[in-house]
Amino acid sequence: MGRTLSEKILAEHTVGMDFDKIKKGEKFALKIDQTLTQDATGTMAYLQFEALGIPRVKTELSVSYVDHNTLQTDFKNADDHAYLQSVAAKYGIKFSKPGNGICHQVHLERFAAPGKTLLGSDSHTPTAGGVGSIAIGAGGLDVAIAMGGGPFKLARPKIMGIELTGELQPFVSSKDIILEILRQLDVKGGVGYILEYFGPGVKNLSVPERATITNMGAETGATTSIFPSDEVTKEFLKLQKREKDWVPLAADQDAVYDKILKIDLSQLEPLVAQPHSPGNVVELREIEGLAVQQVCIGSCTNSSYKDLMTAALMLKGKKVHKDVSLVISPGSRQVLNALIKNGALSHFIEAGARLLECACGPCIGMGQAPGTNAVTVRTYNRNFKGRTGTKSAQSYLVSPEVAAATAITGKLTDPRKLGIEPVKIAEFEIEIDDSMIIEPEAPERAEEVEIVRGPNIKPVPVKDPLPEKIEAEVLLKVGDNITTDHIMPAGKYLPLRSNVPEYAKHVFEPVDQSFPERAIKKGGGIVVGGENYGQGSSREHAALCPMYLGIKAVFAKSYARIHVANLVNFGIVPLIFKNPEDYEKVEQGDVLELNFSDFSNITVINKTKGINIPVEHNLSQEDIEIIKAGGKLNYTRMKAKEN
Ligand code: MIC
Ligand code: SF4
Repeated sequence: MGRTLSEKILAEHTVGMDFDKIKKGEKFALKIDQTLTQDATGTMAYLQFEALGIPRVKTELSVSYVDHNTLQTDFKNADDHAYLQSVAAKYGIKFSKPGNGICHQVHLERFAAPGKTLLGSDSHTPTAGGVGSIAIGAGGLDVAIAMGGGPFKLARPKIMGIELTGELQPFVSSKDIILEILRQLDVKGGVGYILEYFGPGVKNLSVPERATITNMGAETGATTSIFPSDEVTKEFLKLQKREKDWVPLAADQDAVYDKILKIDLSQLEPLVAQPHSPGNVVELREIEGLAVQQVCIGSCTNSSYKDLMTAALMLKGKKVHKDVSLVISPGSRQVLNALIKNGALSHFIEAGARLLECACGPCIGMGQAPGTNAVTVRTYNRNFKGRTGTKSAQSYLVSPEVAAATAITGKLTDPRKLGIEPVKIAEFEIEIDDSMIIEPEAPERAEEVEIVRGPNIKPVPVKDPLPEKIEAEVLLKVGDNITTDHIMPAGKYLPLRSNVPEYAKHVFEPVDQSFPERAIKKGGGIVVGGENYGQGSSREHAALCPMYLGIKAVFAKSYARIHVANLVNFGIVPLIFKNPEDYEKVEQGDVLELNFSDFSNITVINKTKGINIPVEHNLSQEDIEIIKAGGKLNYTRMKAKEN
């Protein structure tokens, strides 16, 4: 039986097991070739890497990017950058300076390669699947372990084949392809799968277009997404002066997929994800005409040269509507410089756009928060409530074409109705300039490098081993699809990422401001969630900070992949209701007694209601040991001592 492309790469990187004997859903170990971190998750990841006591990274390539916390309103972010730069120099990691661009965009341009495995402390790491990497998002601690040469443990995913046929119509773009997939799969239909693209339509998409799709595939809950590596990939790598990284890769002709989705590109229309979920997708025509106050173009989903050129040419000779603030945040310095050199940047400036630096910016609420009740239209990938920094704002996700058309008219607009001639964006001879990527010190000089630690950088807290029996109160009960943005808001609190005691004061703030205080008063407790608990960002702070507040266990109907792994890493027990209807039998304030003496039969008594709550879990034997040890840092140190 033939193999899918994903299975070929996974099999080649499987450690200590025969890949073919691993059952779907069973945990296995994957060798990691490359890692990436960004600053918002990176400081914790490197504090953990330091705690592991490994003198130099053992990967083929590790890169530390600074792209999230770039607004420097006091010393905190600048201190974090200095810490990250010194760690990178010491331990053998390349350091991409603030201003060089968003990690995923820069990694795609400069480092991602077909057939490689990449682990990144950011949920949009799958962007590199656009060139045929198996690129997976994970918590910072898992990335730290991979940097130390440890394999990454994951459940063997099923493979969903997505067959593309036909060609996109003018003004319909690759963003509409992934929005269509989200319309079909919603925010949890990809859980447990790799989304693998194939079919005759693939060759009609450039690498950056493919990367838009693999990037936002994260919103389906998928483990990752991948495209084959073909002549288009070769051309992209050639343009980046990296042709040597190219290898042709595709699924076998007789590959068998666990599920198949078919998409005819020629049938697609411009689509929009409405507030407050990337899965809430409708055709643009259904809500056309909605008045808009802000338009944002950029983010790791849509800031390629083609994306920005398309928007620039649509705006050429036009003006941004008087009631709209148009914000451009190019994804990389390479793209920004290309727009400067070919003059396209002036189309934006003449039209009245506001230019931000090459970073995440408004996508994670770092500036440009919209006004009260404002409608913001963004080429980004997430529109969770409050993520913009304004709770009452309504955020819509669209393609660059729809965004540019909307900026001109001031209302949600179908770009085909503006009477603009569609333009084919010709490739531009880009200039390769890696001078903002700082090479690490040579190993023999590494000892001399002093790690710079500002006063806001606090040690990683660790937890005590899990007792056999606990009695604790349900401190909070939430519904389905709770995101890590709900659990641990980012935006204005991002500068606290290196300081868990301070950051923990904001746990669950968007849901219940009294949560941290109540948790401390009660000496910790339990959280109850619904389906897909912890979707979205990979931020391990959504486990680490609750752990710091004494959260012992979470009960949910189901979990998002990265978050459940983070809960285990920080010693919080992720339990699943055996009968989903039992969710109704647990209320906030109930006191539960949990007995962990036998993990194959964890008993839970709701003492307030006098009933048993049957629970289960998907934990491997190693996960159980990690939880018992009080988390992965304790466990890894314990194992190192044993050997
Ligand atoms: C996001 O898009 O939510 C982030 C901010 O990039 C996160 C990482 C973080 O919280 O630092 C992600 O996607 O993992
Ligand atoms: Fe940055 Fe937004 Fe991409 Fe996250 S989704 S990496 S915040 S641009």
